[in-house]
Amino acid sequence: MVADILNNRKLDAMVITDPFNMRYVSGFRGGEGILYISSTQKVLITDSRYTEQAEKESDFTVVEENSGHPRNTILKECIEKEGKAEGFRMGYEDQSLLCCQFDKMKEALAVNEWVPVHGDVDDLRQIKTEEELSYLAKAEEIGDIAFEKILKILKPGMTELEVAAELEYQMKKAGAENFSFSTIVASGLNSSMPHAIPGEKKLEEGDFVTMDFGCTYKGYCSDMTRTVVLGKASDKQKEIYNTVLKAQLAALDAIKAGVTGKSVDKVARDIITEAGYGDCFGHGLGHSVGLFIHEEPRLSPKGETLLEEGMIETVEPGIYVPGFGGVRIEDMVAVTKDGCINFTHSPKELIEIPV
Ligand SMILES: [Mn+2]
Repeated sequence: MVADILNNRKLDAMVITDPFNMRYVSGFRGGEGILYISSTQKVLITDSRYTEQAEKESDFTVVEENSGHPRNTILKECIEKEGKAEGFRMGYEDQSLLCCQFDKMKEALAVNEWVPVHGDVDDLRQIKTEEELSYLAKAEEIGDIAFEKILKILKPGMTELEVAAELEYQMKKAGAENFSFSTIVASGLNSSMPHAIPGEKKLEEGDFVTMDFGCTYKGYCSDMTRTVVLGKASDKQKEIYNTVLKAQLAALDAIKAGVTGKSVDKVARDIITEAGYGDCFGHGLGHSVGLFIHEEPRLSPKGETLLEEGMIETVEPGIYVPGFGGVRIEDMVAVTKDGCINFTHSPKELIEIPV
């Protein structure tokens, strides 16, 4: 609750500027504007493109900002209504408020103390409600549908961009509102770059093809990765693939409420290191997902946070060998008391696409 943040940080009011936090707190999906919240006022300031939408989506008092009644004048009026002559403490989101906006607010508003709230509002989003979990599961299901379709379409000669376009088309056809991030398709030597940008490269027989994609459903993101081989896999491809798979399955087994993110990361990392590929797994094992694609807490060597029931995590170990190629396998799961519920149902045994 935002009220807890106001209390804990002894704030008279706070402004929320992160678009995902705005949505989470107010219901407004437009992403443009600012929220002002105190114990007596809940105000959503946005411009005429969004005022009608904001009134429909949010129970906040919507105030239109325009050149005659600019944002900082409206905020000034909100502060005046609090009737506090001095010592006004205002919280702000230092992780999202632009410096240029902050400078103008500091100049315009009678605030005595500006208090950065860091990730306090983001933290409210860590534990998902049943409703949020159902949207996340649905978004991931759409990814599964797109993957099933792409397996029938993949063939040598297609460019990475065409594969990405097909995945996105299939997700939209299956009900996706949007994409969680730019779809990654990396084939052959490109697959050793974890976040390669799909390009004009044509798929060739013998390529690893890594596809990392996701969509949004009712604002909630999905995220999954599968790597397949076009044609028959070589022994080395099988060795790398099966090492990543072993690490991924072991990490999935290790997830449950009460363990740290770093302990889960270690399970996967140890397996990859023992196989001799420790230097080829540079990124963390996973991240949380919600309205935004990369949320806290993370599964990484630095992940001190204890996992809790209702948190979402991706589990995505990888091995990337420059000059050879790479593999990543990623599922998205919900943490439970004794384990996790895997929202990703696509097969994970190495798939060799007939050519
Ligand atoms: Mn991911």
